[in-house]
Amino acid sequence: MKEYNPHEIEPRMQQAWAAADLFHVTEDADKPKKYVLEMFPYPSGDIHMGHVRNYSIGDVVARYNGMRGFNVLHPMGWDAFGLPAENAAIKHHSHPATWTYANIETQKASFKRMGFSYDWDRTVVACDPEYYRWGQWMFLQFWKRGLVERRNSPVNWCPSCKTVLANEQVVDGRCWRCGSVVEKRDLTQWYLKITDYAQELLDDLDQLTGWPDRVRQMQANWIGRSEGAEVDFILCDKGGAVPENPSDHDRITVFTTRADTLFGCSFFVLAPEYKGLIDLVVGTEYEQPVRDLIDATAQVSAVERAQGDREKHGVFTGRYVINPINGEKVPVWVADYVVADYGTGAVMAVPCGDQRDFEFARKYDLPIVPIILDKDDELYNQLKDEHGRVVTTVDWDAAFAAEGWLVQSGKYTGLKGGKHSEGESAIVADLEARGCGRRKVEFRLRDWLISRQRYWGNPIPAIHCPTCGVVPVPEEDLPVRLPEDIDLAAGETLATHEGFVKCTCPRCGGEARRETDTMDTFTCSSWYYLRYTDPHNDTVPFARDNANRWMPVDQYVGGIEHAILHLLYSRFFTKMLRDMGMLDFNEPFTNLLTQGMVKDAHGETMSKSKGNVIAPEDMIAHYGADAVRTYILFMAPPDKDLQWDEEGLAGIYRFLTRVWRQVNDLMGKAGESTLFDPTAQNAGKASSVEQAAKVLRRERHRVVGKVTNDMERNSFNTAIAAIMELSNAVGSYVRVASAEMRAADPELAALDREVAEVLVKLLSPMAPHWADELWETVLDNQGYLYGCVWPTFDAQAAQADEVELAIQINGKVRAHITVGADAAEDEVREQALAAIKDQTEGQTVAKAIVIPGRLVNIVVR
Ligand code: ANZ
Ligand code: ZN
Repeated sequence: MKEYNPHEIEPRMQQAWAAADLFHVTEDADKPKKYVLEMFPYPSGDIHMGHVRNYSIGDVVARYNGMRGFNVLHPMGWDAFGLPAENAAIKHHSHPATWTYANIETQKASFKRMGFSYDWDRTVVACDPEYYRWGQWMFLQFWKRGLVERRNSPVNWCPSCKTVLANEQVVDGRCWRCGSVVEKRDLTQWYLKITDYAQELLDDLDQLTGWPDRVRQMQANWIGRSEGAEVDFILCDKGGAVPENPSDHDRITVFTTRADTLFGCSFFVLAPEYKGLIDLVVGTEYEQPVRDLIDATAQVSAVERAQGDREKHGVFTGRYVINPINGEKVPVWVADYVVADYGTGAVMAVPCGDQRDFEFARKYDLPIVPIILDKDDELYNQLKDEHGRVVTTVDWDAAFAAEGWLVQSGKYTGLKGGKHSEGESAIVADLEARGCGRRKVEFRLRDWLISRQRYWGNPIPAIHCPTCGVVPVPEEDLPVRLPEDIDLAAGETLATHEGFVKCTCPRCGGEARRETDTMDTFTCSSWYYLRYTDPHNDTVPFARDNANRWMPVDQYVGGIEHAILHLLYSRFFTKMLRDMGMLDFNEPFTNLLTQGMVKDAHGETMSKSKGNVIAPEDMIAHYGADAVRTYILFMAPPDKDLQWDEEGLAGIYRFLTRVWRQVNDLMGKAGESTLFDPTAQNAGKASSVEQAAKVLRRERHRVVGKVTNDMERNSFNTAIAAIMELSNAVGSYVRVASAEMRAADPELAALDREVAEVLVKLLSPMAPHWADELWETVLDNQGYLYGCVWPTFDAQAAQADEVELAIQINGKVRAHITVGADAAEDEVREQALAAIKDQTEGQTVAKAIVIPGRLVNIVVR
């Protein structure tokens, strides 16, 4: 017998697979399709254990489905634009492409070394002009359809990456990439109007039943739909008089989810960035304090400002507004806890119901008018019939934010109050009728800011012409190529590269300047999965038929860190492309698996700075790729974190070695290495061989059933555990049955071959080199297991033919019996009663209930 030697088998097998072009996908409309995809990596250097885990999961799903008769699409590519390449180029005085393509080669070699079944012919590299030209083309189509906008607004600026960021890339006020505190700047930038799709992006989350609930919830929260109303307040003039015929100019509108609390509005707040704020105070004693607050707020980082427990700052403007519900005059303040980019940037403050307003009222000594209370509150009983205002302020510890009952609220007194309450509906209906309010839905989601002030990205195809304004680059001029002669280390950027910037206007032919912003790299990853369906098309980004045939992705595998960013943007792109008629489905990813992290033995994340990184190449060099793959799938459910334990990896290596010997033994090829143990009890005895064979036959069917079921639900760890059980049954069998005995009995010989084949097939998705080697050299088959038929099983044969049942007497287990697995109920009852005859002497059996397969319950008196 040849010993198991992954170092010899694996490279040889990988070459053979490549030579046979084994993983090449053919368009085969007769077979059902399965699109298995792992998020494409950023080519940052060599692969780490997180990659190994991500791609091992995808590879097992792909190989398994191929064996289940699907035509599998399993591609790989690189998300190759981005800042690290640029930083490396600056450091090494080279070009980002040099670093990027070198890393791609390294990663690709590692993926091949892992034995992943990718169709390399479909590779997509995002920085390849053949790919990015289609990103530019899509940008132009979106622009035509009004989905692109250039606007000036306060944006997130990362001072260390020297570029703006999308809201999604600001995590707790910090840059998602480098962790620097993000600054606000007013800049003119390019946006994609994702808010046009806010409602659909939210609604369709319901269809995504194959996604983790957590991810769906995160997206829903990010989109942040809020149902409420707009309410118009009339601004009094500087003298405090109510304008007789108020114009639009005299109106300030708020967004509120709690119109029911209008009677409790004791002040009014504008965001410091509120447009037209200075006009309200100009020339008055309030102007300077307001200006000071505006300046002070501008110094505060977005992180700090978003913190709920941060001290609130505000100043009075000297102005008043009229509360439309009761005509009351309410003072207008400016405060930093109100933000400009939500709702209207103005708030009707109700300190009795809103904690932020409450804290502000406390600090600045503004009235807290109780208008909503609990029925068992003493104050409620005192005020329950009050329609007018009796109590104007209370001395509470916190706002009453719950649902309650309205008091001191005019004709609405007595109605239930709260979000979506009857009080809220009644008040909004009346405001609507009077023309000073209307239903409104707000979203937290903001348009996607896609311009980046960096070189290594996809150039935005626009031209600035002094005569014609901003003009799209004509489609026939695509791609706008990145210039190769750029010295980033010397501080050159696209904006300083005259050769790139200088151009002629496609409209008037005059001298013009090219746009120098590049697109957020998340635009590249928003549609790469579509390009894989038609990677070489040079007339369109992908043919509609190809996309419709392969999409949606059946199983997507990737990190939870993309729960919002990449997954939301991809859903958005899919919907825009659908509306352009380029494809006919609504969602790109049917099933999503977010794999857990690989941590070190102490449960810490692996990182270079901590020095606790386990390099995949070292592990492969020691144990081989098959052991690493199988280990990483065995150690934890795929969506849970995994704690690295080299002992466990060594254990899996021993397991593969043991099954290797067992398969050889079953095939009569173990020779000296046979696992037959002549000294074992009952070794060579016909009855014990027969018993072990019976168990083995049953296990063969049971385990195939279990593994199939587990693979269908991506439960690879339990699938591997079940294969171990089958291996145990083989162990018991070959220990007592010598190779000679088994060869001499045709039934046993057939069982041997069948079990050997089953073992090899079941493990082939996880340990493909190991399996293919056994398949060919020990099982004497031609070809490879890739796409071979997955073993079937007989549920009947998987059943134990005898079962042990517990017998309870008055609820306590008193005996056990063994009965045939398909014994009739009467027969079981009879046997049970006979078994407990002695113990129930002198008592009457009132009931004997058989619970098949489990127990017999006997009641005696
Ligand atoms: C009055 C009120 C009374 C409110 C009450 C709440 C409770 P969601 O649910 O997140 O949509 N708000 C509106 N615009 C704001 C802004 N630009 N900056 C800060 N706060 C703003 O929150 C809606 C509520 O947030 C609105 O309803 C408003 O306060 C506040 F007992 O209006 B509410
Ligand atoms: Zn022009």
